[in-house]
Amino acid sequence: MMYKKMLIGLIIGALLTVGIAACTITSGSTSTMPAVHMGNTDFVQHAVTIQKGQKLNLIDDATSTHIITNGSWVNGSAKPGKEPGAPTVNQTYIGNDSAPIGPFNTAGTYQLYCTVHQNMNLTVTVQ
Ligand SMILES: [Cu+2]
Repeated sequence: MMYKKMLIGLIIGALLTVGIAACTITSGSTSTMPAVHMGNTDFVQHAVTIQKGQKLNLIDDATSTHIITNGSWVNGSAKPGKEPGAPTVNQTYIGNDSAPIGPFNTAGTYQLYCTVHQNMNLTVTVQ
């Protein structure tokens, strides 16, 4: 009887420890990372401002594939190109997934685009 109570206490203690650890990890990684969502054929917003040193989480809410890399669409033509200080971005999203890009360690304005969807541009301003 006594042994059983101790065992239950240990299990509850272990669960609490895991719970607290999980909360700490979650608040540490998501509260500081800005995010931009992607729909079927475009970014939900076309510009975002972040702080130097931050990563940017790109979230694909649709079932579309997006391939995000450095550059932009200009008048319907894809123009690959990486500004000085830009992190190299080459990230594929398969739909209903997300992945961070960066970190952006240098202040400036950077262009990103999706190689799959015409005119799918994102401007990242780092300050
Ligand atoms: Cu796309």
